[in-house]
Amino acid sequence: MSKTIFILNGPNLNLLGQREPHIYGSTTLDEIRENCITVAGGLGFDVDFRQSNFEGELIESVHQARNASCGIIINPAAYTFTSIALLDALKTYDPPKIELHISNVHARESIYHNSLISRVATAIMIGFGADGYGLAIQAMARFVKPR
Ligand code: CA2
Repeated sequence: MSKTIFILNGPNLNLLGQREPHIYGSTTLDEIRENCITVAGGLGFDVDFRQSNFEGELIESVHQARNASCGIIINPAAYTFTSIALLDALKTYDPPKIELHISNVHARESIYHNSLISRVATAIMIGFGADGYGLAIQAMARFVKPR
C-alpha cells in the first residue's frame, strides 16, 4: 500500500494568512504544507498537498488518490456544504478520510453547520486552527501504518 497521504484544500484557502486572520489565523497555506511534510515525514509518510478553487479539480484529485494514497485529509472549504459531486467522489475512496476545518464551523453561522462530507468521513478535525493539519496527520497514523 502507498505511504502517501493526500491533503486536499478547497476554494479560497490559498488566501490563508492574508485575509480574515481573526477566523482563520495568520499561518499561510505554504507554511501549513511545510509543517505537514515535516510531521508526516516523522511518522514515515509522504504528503501530496494540493489546493484548488475548482470543484472538478478536487474531484480529480480524489480519483487520483484512489490508487496513490493510504488516506485523505480534506478541507473542502465551502464545497463542504454544497458538493454532492465531491461527496460521491469520496464514496469511491475506501481508505480513511479525515474532514478538516480550521475554524469551529459549529460556532459560526448556520450555513456552516450542515456538512455533506461528514456523511462519509472516517473522522473529523474541527477548530484547531492551522495546527489541525498536523494533528490530523497524527490521527491518520492511528488508522494506517506506512509500509
Ligand atoms: O474553517 C475552515 O477550514 C473552513 O473549511 C473554511 C471555509 C468555510 O467555508 C468553512 O465553513 C470552514 C472557507 C475558506 C475561506 O478561506 C479563506 C482564507 C483566507 C481568507 C478568507 C477566506
